[in-house]
Amino acid sequence: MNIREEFLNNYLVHLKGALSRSLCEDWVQDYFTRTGIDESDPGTFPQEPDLFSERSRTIPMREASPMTWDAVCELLGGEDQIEERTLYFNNSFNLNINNGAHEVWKGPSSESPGWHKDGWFFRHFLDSPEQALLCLVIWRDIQPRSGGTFFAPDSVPPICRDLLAHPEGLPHTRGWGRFIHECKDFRELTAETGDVFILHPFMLHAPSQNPCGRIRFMNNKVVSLNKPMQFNQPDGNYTALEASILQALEVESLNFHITGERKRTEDFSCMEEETAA
Ligand SMILES: O=C(O)CCC(=O)C(=O)O
Repeated sequence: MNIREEFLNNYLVHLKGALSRSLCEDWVQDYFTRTGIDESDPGTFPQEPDLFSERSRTIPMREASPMTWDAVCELLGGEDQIEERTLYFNNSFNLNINNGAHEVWKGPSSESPGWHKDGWFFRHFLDSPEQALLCLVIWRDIQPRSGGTFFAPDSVPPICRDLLAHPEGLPHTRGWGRFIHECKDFRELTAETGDVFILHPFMLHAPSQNPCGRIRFMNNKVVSLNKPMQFNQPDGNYTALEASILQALEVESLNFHITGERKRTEDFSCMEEETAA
């Protein structure tokens, strides 16, 4: 199965060994050195159950992971379509230190807390360019019950329907987690060092508990388009992302026009002024 077919079948692509183990281990060890954390001594771990580590390193995606680069370009219609600032990996790790470690383990379900769709920096439309893919970069092995992100592939169609019904746009505070009750396919991410999961940008996901005693090293990288998606191409030549949305809505094409104003923060920071819908 090629990347496009995999994305259309599953609304995600699992790239195995997309980054070299040596690069991942070097960056993780650098985190321990900078912070003085001893991974064999949980007494030295940060007090917060989860946090973002400080960013001190950046590397072009093309250089760090040609496999991810090729997949992202394939799904979005080529390098020219992609916002250049979003084509880098960095070491602002999304750390799950020991979230919910002392509570009874609960696997992914509609009752799991924290289901959401990403994109706190813009107003959301069906064709929004800002969050075109959600890449989860895995810097260390993640075994079951070790903080792997929960995700629900069948959340994509209900989210597409909600966005279609709101051409005026929706705030990032929409509360898309409500659509988890229309889902049946709940998964826990497990992966090996250097894997990359490319998730559909509309996929609901949530943090999980991490009782394993090891810090979970992941980061969540946004990839943006330069221009809004187009669902009414005269030649029917859709990118995999556009095709996935048409597929989720069970239509061949769509005459979609926004009726509200596009808004975003230029630096990807959280939009403050939006109110919940
Ligand atoms: O930490 C996690 O596993 C969840 C991450 C997440 O929800 C996000 O980055 O949007």
